[in-house]
Amino acid sequence: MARQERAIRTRKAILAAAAEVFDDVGYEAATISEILKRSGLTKGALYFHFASKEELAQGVLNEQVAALPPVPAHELKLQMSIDEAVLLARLLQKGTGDPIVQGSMRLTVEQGGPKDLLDRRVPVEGWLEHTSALFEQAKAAGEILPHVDLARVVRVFVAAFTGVQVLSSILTGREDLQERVLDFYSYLMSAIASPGVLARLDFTLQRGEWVYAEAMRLHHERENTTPDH
Ligand code: XVR
Repeated sequence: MARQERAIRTRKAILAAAAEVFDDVGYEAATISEILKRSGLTKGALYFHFASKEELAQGVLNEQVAALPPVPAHELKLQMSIDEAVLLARLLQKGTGDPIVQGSMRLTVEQGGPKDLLDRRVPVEGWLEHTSALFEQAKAAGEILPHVDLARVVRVFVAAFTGVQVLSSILTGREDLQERVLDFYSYLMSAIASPGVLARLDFTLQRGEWVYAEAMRLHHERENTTPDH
């Protein structure tokens, strides 16, 4: 394995271990020694990549949007948006989801102490940009009603996801998150999608399970054929 590739893998392993710890105990209570223990790496290896707990947390926050694997292509961009949201909800499922996504989301919504210098705007702005890009394609394809103000609607979607996620965490430990996400999507899509498109959108949990399985398959395929970067 090339040295650079090995360094990238080590960095990923450290971030995964850090995200797990942040997810379990939160930023304040997390310690570098616990992160070290989970990663199974040496102190030297960790400090070569990250100088402090703060850098580790910022590293996890910065990976948040990229941690969502691509969903299968679909003719309707709005279906791809539903698929992404339900996939993100699936990855937030305790135990069987993705620790990076979970740890990163906890860091994002945790208020944090006054001294913590974490920049939580990074993932939030990342989601706004990511969702805008997809909705712009949907609008250009005529999937979204012409009067819709995209910049404002995108904020509503990202805020709704965040709110639904927090509420679902409190009420059910995120067990019902996929259903709650599908609920707000079906209500909001009714307000923005052109009628012909709305009738074709699939808001079922069954599709969500298929999307998850496909996304995982595509992801592993890619990992085995192309060097990660
Ligand atoms: O932007 C998102 C999607 O396009 C669906 C709307 C998800 C935004 C997630 C925002 C995040 C930050 C904290 O959620 C939290 O709970 C995929």
